[in-house]
Amino acid sequence: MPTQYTPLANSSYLDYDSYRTGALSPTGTGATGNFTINVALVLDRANDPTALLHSNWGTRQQQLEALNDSGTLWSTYGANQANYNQVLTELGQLGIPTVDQLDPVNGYVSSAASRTIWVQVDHTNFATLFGTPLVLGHDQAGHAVTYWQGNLSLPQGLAALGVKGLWFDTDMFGTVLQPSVGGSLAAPSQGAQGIGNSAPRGDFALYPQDIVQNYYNFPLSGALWDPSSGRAVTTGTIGLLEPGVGNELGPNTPASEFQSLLNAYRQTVGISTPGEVTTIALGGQATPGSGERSLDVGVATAINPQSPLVLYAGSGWHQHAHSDAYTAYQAAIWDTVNNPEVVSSSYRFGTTLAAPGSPFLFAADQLFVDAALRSITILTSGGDGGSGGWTGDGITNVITTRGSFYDLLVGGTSLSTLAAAGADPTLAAILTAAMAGDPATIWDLVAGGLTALPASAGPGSHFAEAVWNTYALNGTTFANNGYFGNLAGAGGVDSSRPVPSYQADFGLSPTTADPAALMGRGMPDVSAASGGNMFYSVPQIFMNGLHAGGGTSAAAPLWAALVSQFNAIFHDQGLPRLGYMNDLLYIAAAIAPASFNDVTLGNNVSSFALGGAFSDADTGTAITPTGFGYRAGPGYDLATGLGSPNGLLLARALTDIAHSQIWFSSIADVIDSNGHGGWTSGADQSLLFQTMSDAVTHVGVHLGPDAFGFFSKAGASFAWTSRMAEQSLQADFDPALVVLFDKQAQGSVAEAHLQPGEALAVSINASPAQAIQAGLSSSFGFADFLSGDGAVRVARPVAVAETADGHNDQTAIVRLRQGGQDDLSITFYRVDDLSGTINGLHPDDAGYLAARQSRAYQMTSGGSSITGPGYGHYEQTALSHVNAGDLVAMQLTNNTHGNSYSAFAQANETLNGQHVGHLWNYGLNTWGWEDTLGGGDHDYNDMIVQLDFTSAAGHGWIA
Ligand SMILES: [Ca+2]
Ligand SMILES: [Ca+2]
Ligand SMILES: [Ca+2]
Repeated sequence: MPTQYTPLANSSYLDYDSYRTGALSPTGTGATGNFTINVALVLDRANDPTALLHSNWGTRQQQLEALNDSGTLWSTYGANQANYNQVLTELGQLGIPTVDQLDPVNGYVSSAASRTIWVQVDHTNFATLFGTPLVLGHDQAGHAVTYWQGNLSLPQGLAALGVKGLWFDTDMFGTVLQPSVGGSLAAPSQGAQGIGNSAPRGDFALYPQDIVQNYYNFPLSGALWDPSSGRAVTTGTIGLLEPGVGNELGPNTPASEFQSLLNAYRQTVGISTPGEVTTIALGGQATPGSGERSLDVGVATAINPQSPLVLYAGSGWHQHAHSDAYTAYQAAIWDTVNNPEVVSSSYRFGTTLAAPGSPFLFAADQLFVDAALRSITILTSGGDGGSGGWTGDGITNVITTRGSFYDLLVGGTSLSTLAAAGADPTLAAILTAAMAGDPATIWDLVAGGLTALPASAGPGSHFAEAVWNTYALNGTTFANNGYFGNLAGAGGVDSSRPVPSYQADFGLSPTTADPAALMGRGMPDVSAASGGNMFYSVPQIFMNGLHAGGGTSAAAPLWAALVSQFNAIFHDQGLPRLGYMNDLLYIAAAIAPASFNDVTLGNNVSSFALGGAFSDADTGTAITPTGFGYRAGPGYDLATGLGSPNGLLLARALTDIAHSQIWFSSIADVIDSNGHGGWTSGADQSLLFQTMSDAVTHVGVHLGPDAFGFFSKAGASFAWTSRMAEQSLQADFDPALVVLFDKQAQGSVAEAHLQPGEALAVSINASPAQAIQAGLSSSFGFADFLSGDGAVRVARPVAVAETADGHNDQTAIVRLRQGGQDDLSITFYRVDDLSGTINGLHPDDAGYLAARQSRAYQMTSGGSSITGPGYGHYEQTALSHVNAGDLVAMQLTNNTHGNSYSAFAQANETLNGQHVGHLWNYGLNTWGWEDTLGGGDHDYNDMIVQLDFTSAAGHGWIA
């Protein structure tokens, strides 16, 4: 009986690698020559893990740990073993050999757990497996193309057994484009296409650890980084994907040579111990040298000298293997010997533009699901081809095959020191304004990570960070190899899949910046220095000497090393390892925005069509720039994601979130969704209603059947934000910046008491305001109601002590930054409920003062109050004997004027018949005080206070 075939939906040649290019299918039916290709047949999972992976991180990691410990993880989420075996049997009947049968030692992963069977097909049996032959034809431009007509099919039995995905380990197939489509000309400006990328190339290159310790505040620095200190933290294994390359240095070079060159590089950058490196290359490795490999290794080993590295060559070159990056991902994810906990790839898949619903995208997506299920954090370089993605189809392109929700995508920036800014004409205007002390300019730079007043800062201090974009136009010619080159951070929207929940919850609706305006997964998630005005001093291609390397290829291993540091800290605090953690990053950005440096400068605009009046300098290829692309801006943007890391602040936020999700899920949120787009109070609680707007606004607050309203004054231009307040709580933040931005009035703050379940709505100027990120922040003490006219933050005036691992008798770190000129002191005390009650006494009752004194926490610095560090300055102390779930309130005393203020407005003085609120919430357990009777200048920064209940845990590395 002839074999019956089941077509695979969306598996045409255009679905393979030409999503959205607008090209027509190739034509022609010529005979191909001889060929041999290895193909992955990817089975469906026995059970769908989506619900598990969409639960919050704490639930997810605990369940995965339990499944793994019981040995049932892969019988649950791998392929059905009987189906898998039957597929092997049927392949045998069809005469299709598996690669394992041809060579039991190969570079592929075939197993029921990985749901993958690698088989080999050639010109004699391609049609036996796929129901249609490969043919030789040509595309619209007349280039020869080996392709298939219509959809691929599979023998009915294989399809019925759940074979759903395909991956070809070959470069025979590729993207098809329309010839000379022209596109609309968007006349680009002459010269640099970006800003902040034009310092002389290579003048600013540093050792990787110096970049991350000086500019990204990585948590492990100094003795915690240096292996010779005896105190260096042991960080986990990092997997680096080096398909086809591994540790190869040339045909006559022994593997020991790689080890000694690695050690020599470590010596050069100041690491006295040898590196630990393993190479997995069962299918061979042939490329004699690789700048990419040397860059990955250099970045990872210099930042995390204690992390063992494993290099994955993937399928290699034996048995017709072609070392597609897909095979290296599989090798790393399924390495149950070395078990890398973090895996970084700077290689793109051979297939970059697979269509939604295609078996190719299915295969790619399920790789990242495997990684998430194995609790591996996978990081991928966002790509270096700007918004066009090297593809001359006129529109914006991102690599769909790497767009998985479970992949952490890393984009590119150009980081400028003060010295680099001086050498970059595109930054001249910003530098001049900053040196002259222009507050607006400096305010934006602080949001980008600046911590010192430029006029008095050293030449190596952080100045600015922009989108990495070194494209430049001279007449009608683009320098280097133009938009085909690796010169700008990729970024944009993968419309082949929906918006991930972590981006939707953040309030994003990423939309392509081309006429199609399609929504999808925004990329990148995060970013880091990739070139322009900052390069990495890393080994050259043969691992000897030094070279100034860059690209998002450097940013990905940088972030991998950071996640590995986070894992070490998580382990030290008794937390599970991070694994898939994209959602935690978006929560951190929502509740502790200073966890990221916000990149607001530059663009990655570099989309183009083939043909036209422009060309690149090297090849002369004619192109037409179409002007589509993405610009950086405040907050998340499609050129740099959430921004570059402030590693220490991000570590604190992530550990806090993790302990909260695992140990304190039963603590009532500030507000809960009512299921119909509205909100209810999560508890019996007092709440602050603080208005943030640059204009006078009327705020309406609707509580159950009641309502109240108030007019809020306009906030000043540099009224402190959560980001600014949190940044000021870094010990090295320049007091001059605190003074420069002091006395900037906030809008008005009101206070109200709510019952649990009571409806809550907020309007601004009579328009309903939406609590867009409330799902992320409401477990952490606040929720912002936003409208076009401003925002109202609803926040608790007390902290819930969500201690590490839910332990009692803990130490809580207190961080203080004083933005007031008077002599101030502060005390912390325990209350019985979220309205500040103590033994039935309310904050405005007689006798409360004495009750409060009896509940005061002892400071580790002595006594029950702490005196402020003085105007502009920073101080850190701690509370002792804090128990899990303690409700911590505070009071401020102005010793200069002899006044005390309560966190609860009803206990404070009145002005025009209203009690004066003296407290302002600045995000995760962070508040600011107004120190003057009647509200003074309303700047609420006279004492910035942060309570940190988790960072003293373990060795206290991030305290
Ligand atoms: Ca931004
Ligand atoms: Ca003040
Ligand atoms: Ca002040």
